Amino acid sequence: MEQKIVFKEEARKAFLDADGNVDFGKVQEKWTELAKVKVSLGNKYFTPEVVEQVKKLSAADQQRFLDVMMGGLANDDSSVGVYATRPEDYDVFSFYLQPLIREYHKIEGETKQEHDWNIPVDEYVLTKIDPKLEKVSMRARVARNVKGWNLPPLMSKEERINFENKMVQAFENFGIKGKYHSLTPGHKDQITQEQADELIKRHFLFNDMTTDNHLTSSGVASDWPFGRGIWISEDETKMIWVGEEDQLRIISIVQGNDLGKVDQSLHQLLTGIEKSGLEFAEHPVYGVITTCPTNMGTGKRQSILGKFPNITNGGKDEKKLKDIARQFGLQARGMGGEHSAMDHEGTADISPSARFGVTEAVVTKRLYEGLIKLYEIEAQLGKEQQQA
Ligand code: CIR
Repeated sequence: MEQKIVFKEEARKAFLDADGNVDFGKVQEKWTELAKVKVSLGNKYFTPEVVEQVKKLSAADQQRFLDVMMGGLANDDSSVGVYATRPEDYDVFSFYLQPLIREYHKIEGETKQEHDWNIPVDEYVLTKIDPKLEKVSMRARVARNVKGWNLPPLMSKEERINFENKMVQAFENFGIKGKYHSLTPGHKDQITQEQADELIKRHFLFNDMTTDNHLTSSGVASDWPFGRGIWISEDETKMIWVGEEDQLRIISIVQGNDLGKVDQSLHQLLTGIEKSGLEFAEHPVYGVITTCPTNMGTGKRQSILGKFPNITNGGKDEKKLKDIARQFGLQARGMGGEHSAMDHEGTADISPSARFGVTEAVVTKRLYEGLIKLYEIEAQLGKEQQQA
C-alpha cells in the first residue's frame, strides 16, 4: 500500500487545542484508535499516570513530549513509535521512556551500559566457518550524536546546516584522507542527483528520507535535503553519514573474512573523529544517546551479507531465515535496509539484534557465533536436498 507522507508540523496540529497547547485527550483518542491495528511500545506506555506526570511539565516540554510520540501517532505500523528530540529527553521524560526502553532491550535489574573495543583480529574469521566465505561484504556502524545539539527530529534548518558545516571542518582536520559529498543545495561540496543515485546504488549513501513516513512525521526528515551528506574515505572502506536518523552514522565496510578487521577500521575512524574535538552525547545508564531508543547502548550494528539459498528456498521463504536467525539473537534483513526484500539466492544482511547491555566486543562475538549456527543449518539443508 502506498504510504501517505506527512511532515511533523502538519501531523502534530491534530493534537493541539485552540491556543496551540498539547491536548493529551486527543493524543489518548488516537492511541486508542491505533491500538485496533497495532499497539506500539509508545502506545502501551502512554498510561493515565504518564499523562498526570507530563501535565506537570512546562508548556514547552509538553510540546517536546508530543514530538517524541509523533512517529507513533502518525503510523499504524510502528512497533516502537517514539524518537527522542534532545539528549535530555531520556531524563526529562524518563517516567515514560524508561519502562519502554527496559521492555525493548529486556533490561532486568540495574544494568548499566559498558564499552569495550578490545576486539581480536584473526579470531572471528569467516573462512573457519566455511572456506567459501573468502570475500564477504562486512559492515559495522555506530550511531552518534554530538553533545549540545538537538537531535534530528528537533533540529531547525539552520541548525542542520550549521551542524553539517561543523562536520565538514572536522573532516578536513581529522587525519584520514577522504572527501565529503553534500546533498545541501548550494553547498561547496554539493553533488548532483546522478552522483547521489550512484552512491545509493552502491549501498554507500542513505535513501531519500522523505519517502519514509516514520522519518517525515517525526521530524527526522524535515528540511530535506539540507544538512545531509556523506564523507567517504579515499579507499572507500570508511564512511560517515551526516543528518540521517542520527546526526552521525559512522560506518566501516570491508570486503574480506575477518570480522575483527571491520571493528579495527571502525574504531580508528571513531577515535579520529573524537580527537578532532567532538564530544558525543552519552547517557550515564543507557550508553550512547541515539534518536531511536532501539539503538541506545553501543549504537553499534555489525553485519555481513550472506547467501542462504537453502534456508530461504531460493529467496522465496524469507520468513524462515528471519525466524531461524531470531533464535540465535540475530536479525536478517534484505540487502537494501530494514524492510527490503532478499534476492533469489537468499542474500541477507545478518546482524545481532542486541544493542544495550552488551559491549562492542560482544556484538562481534555474537555475530560470529550466530553465523556458525546459521551456516550449519544452511549446509545441512543443502545435504538433505542433494540426497532427496
Ligand atoms: C517503529 O517504531 O516501528 C519505527 N519508528 C522504527 C523503529 C526501529 N528503529 C529504527 O529503525 N531505528
